[in-house]
Amino acid sequence: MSKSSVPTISVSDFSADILRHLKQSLGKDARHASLYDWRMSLSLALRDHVVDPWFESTRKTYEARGKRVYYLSMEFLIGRLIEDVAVNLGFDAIAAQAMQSLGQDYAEVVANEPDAALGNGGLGRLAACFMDSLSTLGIPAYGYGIRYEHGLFEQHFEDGAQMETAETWLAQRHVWEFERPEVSYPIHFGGDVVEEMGKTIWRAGETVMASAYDTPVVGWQGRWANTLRLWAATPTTAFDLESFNRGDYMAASAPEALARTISRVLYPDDTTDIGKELRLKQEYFFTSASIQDLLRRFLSEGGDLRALPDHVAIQLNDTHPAIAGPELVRILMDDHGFEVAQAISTARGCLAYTNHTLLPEALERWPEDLFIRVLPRHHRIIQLIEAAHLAATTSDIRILEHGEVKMGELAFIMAHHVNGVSALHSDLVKETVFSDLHADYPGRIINQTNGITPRRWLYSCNPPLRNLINETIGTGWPDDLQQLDGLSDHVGDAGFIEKFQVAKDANKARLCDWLHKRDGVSLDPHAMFDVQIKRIHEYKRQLMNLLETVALWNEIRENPNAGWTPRVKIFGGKAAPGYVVAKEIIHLINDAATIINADPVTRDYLQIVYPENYNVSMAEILIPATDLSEQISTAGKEASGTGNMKFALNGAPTIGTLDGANVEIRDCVGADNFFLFGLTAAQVTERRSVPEYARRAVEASPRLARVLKQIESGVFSPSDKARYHGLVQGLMNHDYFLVTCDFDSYFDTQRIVDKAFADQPSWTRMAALNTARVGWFSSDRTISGYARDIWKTPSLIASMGSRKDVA
Ligand code: NBG
Repeated sequence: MSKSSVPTISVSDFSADILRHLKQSLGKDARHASLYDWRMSLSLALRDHVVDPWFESTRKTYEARGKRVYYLSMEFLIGRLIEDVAVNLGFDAIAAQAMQSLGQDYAEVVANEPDAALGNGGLGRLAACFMDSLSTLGIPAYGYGIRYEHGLFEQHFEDGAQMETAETWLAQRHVWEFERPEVSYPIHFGGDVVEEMGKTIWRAGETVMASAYDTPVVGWQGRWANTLRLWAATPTTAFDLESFNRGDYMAASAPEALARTISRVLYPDDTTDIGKELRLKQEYFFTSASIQDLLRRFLSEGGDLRALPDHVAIQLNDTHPAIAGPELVRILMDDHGFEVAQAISTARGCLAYTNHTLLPEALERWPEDLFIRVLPRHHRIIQLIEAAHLAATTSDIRILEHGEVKMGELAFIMAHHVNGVSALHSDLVKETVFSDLHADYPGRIINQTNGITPRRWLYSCNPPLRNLINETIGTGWPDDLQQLDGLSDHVGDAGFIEKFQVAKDANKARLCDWLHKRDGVSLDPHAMFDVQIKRIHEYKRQLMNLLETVALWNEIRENPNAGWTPRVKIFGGKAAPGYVVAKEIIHLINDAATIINADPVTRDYLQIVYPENYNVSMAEILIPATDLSEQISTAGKEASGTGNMKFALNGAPTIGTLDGANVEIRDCVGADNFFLFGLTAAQVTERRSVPEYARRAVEASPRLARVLKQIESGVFSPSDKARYHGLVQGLMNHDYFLVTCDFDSYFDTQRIVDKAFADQPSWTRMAALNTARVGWFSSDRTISGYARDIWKTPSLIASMGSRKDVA
């Protein structure tokens, strides 16, 4: 489809639209409108232009009668939507001018929108990038998830320690969604299973309703728009009038309160299997609603269920929706009379599973007794699935074992394809967690390296660089990111490099302003901005970054005139509320910041900042302003990473290990433009078998030993000298993530970085080469790969045939 499908409008017409919404939808006149009113009016005016492409896409989808993708994900980390929609519609400049003509500051209006934080980190943000790419590529798709009332908790620091408060994005109207009161499904839990006249019947103990809320997701240039359908839990009877009339008001509202609990809050933990009944209910709740919904749609179009796999591709984002397998089998058998074998093969024909982590604690397992209590019918079906698997293979891998239901095994066995999220990770999936199942089902495991949407992560978050790229290679790159290769021809041109530097400086200035306004913190804009933003986790090794910072501080103090490269170490990220060590690490970073930032000797060379409440919107400010990207996880532990891609795309070289997608990023940008250090995944495994490896590493490194001693003895916690005793002892005695072993290599590599940064033109050249060479990491390429290798779904946008960014 041509560019002409982009709706066009004049600034004055669009301003009139905004004013009309201000009056008609908000009931305000311009003189009394608040920032909130303006934001709502702008959003509604934009939303009006999404509806036509959305209807058009739906119409084409129905007409084509082809296969559709259903992306089931417990998390969608969307962030703000105004800019996203404006940019994809090609309205960004018009929206800004319209707001200006109305006397409003566009940036301020945009920033008034709360982040939709319906996710924890990489997995949820990936789902959001995928939705953007599915629409950009014109692949008919629905995202299915939960409409949490409270998204990821808000973080603040009290004396350096993380505190959490409930997030309340739905306290205001969520303007992008359309409520669908007519679309709701009963979701059953508990009860028992009986045989009646040769039929198996699940007599549920408890029922809630799943009600749909739809958000259109518009792709690049408004060519296509898919639907994100989120489910909210509601009671079957809203209110118990009898109790109310008796005067028992609590009991009267009990049904509603109980039902709503299911979609109340996002679990704030992405890498730990929490054995909570509520979590299992959440998973079944949204999965069952989604399966019922897609079957209803299929049947209403006259589909024959035996042909379901030709029409339905269900992608399980991690094991959270793995109950989709048994649920589909249940409905096919109990409601449609399928035989077991036929039900299982039909379900498997539809299902595929993405694995996002090898951390054993994150592979979900439910206590079998709990599972039977909540989902008795599904437990029986899992027995049937397991039996079929054992009969069809020589395998001794079970789904039900040691009193647990293993969701990874279930997802694997019920999927026609299983994919990892980077080349290294997919290999490790074959060699480690699923080695036996890989042998049972050769060819089932494939790789789809993650990607990021260039619309949000370059075009919209980085206007200075976007403009420079447009000027240099034209405007075709946002949906064909490999075109960035064309920048390579310009990196030898001093004029181009200077402009690249000007763009980076502008982004750094924007960050400085933002941080100063928000937190009163001043940064030296000429210093290297060295950034590590991601969830706080031991394997990601924020602690190693901090240890290196302290070691550097020691060295600058001893030799202040040695020509140090000024650095600002920026940290951002949240720790799961129950993850004690991660919270200690946060506390330590903040404590170290207090001491180090106050040191007059080192102040000009070293500063630590840790802005509270890192989220998608903060990432959009930090990433374009970054000089050095920290991707320093223990090799073999980070499945892919996607932050690593965002930094490289925005012209920040990486210091990193050979882990996750770092490996592929380095292959693309070239070894000279990547600061590699540390043990490889194989060496990590080997090292763990060396007795006392951590103690030995510390003994071999006086620099590290000194830092650990400082921390342990309370240099950074003078009011509570023993505060970090446990943390340091943990490192000395069981440093599972090999912080001690990689420390020296990391420190030395940072000094190479210092030298490289001191030569600004050559550094900028390296930064520009990063931007030029990471076009492959567009999520459009990733989604093209899923569509080709897993889903077999064509694009319904005609012009897509000529695209170059297909894997
Ligand atoms: C995360 C991995 C990241 C990866 C994202 C998206 C989970 C369970 N896994 O490395 O840790 O980039 O998934 O694939 O959140």
